[in-house]
Amino acid sequence: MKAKNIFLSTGLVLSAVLGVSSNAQAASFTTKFSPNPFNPATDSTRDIELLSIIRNDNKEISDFKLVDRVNIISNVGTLGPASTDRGENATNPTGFPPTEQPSASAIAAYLNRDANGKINLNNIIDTEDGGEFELDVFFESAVASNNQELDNFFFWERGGEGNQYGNSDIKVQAIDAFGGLLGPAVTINRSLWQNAGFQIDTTEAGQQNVGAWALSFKDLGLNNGTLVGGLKLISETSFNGPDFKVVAADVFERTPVPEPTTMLGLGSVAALALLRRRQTKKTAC
Ligand SMILES: [Ca+2]
Ligand SMILES: [Ca+2]
Ligand SMILES: [Ca+2]
Ligand SMILES: [Ca+2]
Repeated sequence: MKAKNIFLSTGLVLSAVLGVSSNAQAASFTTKFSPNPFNPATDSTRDIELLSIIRNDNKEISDFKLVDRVNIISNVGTLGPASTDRGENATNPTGFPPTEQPSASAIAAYLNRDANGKINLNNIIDTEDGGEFELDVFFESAVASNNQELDNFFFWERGGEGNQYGNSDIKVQAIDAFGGLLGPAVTINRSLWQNAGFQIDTTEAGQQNVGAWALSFKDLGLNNGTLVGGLKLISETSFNGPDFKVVAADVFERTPVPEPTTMLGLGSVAALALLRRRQTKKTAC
């Protein structure tokens, strides 16, 4: 066996091992919330506190980065395309009752915490059907990742009954702290939303299902090491007025260091030993 072939076979074993740990796909996630159990008839109008999410690698995350600043690029129309809304009997953010014509501060507040300091999934941005907006939303601090496959940005969208969870699209593009574009715009299509496990009944709409979907750095065309200040969120007239909530989380994954013997089969270890012997021999010549 030539040295080149030994390296090739070792490489194959390595990639096979590494392949096992890179199966996680950007996708949906599990929402953990209170109250639990959830009674749609009554709880859909009340406070629904986000406790944690189970990410696409099964890791539970409760340390979120929330939106704390919004720049309204456009939000035009008489009905206030993107408005602030809450459950009929839910707590809203301090000083911000629901309104059809929200300020940038009001939009930021509905994506942050309610008056009780909770991340309230029944405080949302409601968009009229056919409503257009372009909002730059910025997180409390930059969002980072060292694994592009794992999800950083977690969205919920309200709409639908029965087996429909979410009924609108939303376009998303990563931006830096100044609103500069970092990657291509991607659209979370209405067909992607997965059951978030609860319903909401807000001041502007009746009781409807909520869907969940998450985006990774890979989805947003970003490299590891990029610092994401926020997201540009866009609704076009054909998007059916997204009614959303979004939070972010960092991905800092410790790279596992496998034991050489478990990682390379015994055969490869023998091959490496052979290679070492050959190299030693060559040096001796
Ligand atoms: Ca509205
Ligand atoms: Ca919707
Ligand atoms: Ca209602
Ligand atoms: Ca809507």
